[in-house]
Amino acid sequence: MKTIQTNNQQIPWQDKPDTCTDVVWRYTQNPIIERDAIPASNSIFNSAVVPFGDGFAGVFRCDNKAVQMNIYAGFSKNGIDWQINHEPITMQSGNTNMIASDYKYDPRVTFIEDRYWVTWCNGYYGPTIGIAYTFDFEEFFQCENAFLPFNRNGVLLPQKINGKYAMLSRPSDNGHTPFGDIFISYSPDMKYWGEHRCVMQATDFEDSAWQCTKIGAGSVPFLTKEGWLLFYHGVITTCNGFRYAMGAAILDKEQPSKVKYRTQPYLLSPNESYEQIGDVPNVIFPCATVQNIEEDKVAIYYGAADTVVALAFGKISEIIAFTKENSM
Ligand code: BMA
Repeated sequence: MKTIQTNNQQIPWQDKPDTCTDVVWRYTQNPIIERDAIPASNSIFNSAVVPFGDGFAGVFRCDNKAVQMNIYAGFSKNGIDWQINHEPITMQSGNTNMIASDYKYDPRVTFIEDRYWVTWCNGYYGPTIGIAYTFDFEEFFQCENAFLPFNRNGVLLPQKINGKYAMLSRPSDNGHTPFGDIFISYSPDMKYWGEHRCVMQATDFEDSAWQCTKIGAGSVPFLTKEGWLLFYHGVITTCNGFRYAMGAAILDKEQPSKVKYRTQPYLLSPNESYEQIGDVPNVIFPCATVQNIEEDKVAIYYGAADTVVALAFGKISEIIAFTKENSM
């Protein structure tokens, strides 16, 4: 089955509470996916969701009770209540027979032209960016890794730029990486990647401390009047370790290596108990959005405390206005 992804569809939504003065607000029934949503899971978080058929499909990071990281397909009618497969995705050969993988985590899903592309952090002598495609979320075809190890947070743009596929990523190390900037790379064929350019860097502590240790692309960017709207994570190193919050950036439509605006304040930081308490405390990790451009609405999916999946909402025009007014 081939399905075309449309922009103007029903998405999960809840109006902003009267008491909320922020530009992005949380779903009151968070988390939407509990850590034990499938029998095998220790935790389900940092997962990707897209419109599919008359509902939604997704690729979910489930760590099992041996704490092995893998990705699982799932389906939903409303984008909130999910049926996640009990077995991980098995890959067939795509544009290569080299589909080795020690582990898979932090997936993103991008619809481009005629199929859904999955990118994830693939274990191949350390973390790098794995790529696969699917038409139906039943069969998946794994392609060549995009980059040399070590790399994380590979996020494809949903349209080609000047005839080439474009991917954001975050070169890293083999550990918990105390640094990190967002780069963009291009490919004519989803196999060979080059023309690597720096998009944006972690900030100076004095300028915007929540994003001063490292940053990484989060959700698949979508096109607005101002350019590509990207939700990303920023990290600060505190005396108790890393703390992950979410910001927004607007990238130039034709030249997405150019950042037009970027939030100095965060949009969402770990304030709720399910964001502060879990296997890794104080993590908000956006991986996907679904949006209705006509109705000016976006729903943001994020992993919370490396344990559960949660949902937040915003008006696209208000997020753009906030990002422009509070840009650095
Ligand atoms: C990163 C990845 C993410 C995780 C984050 C916070 O390095 O492992 O999956 O959410 O750390 O622990």
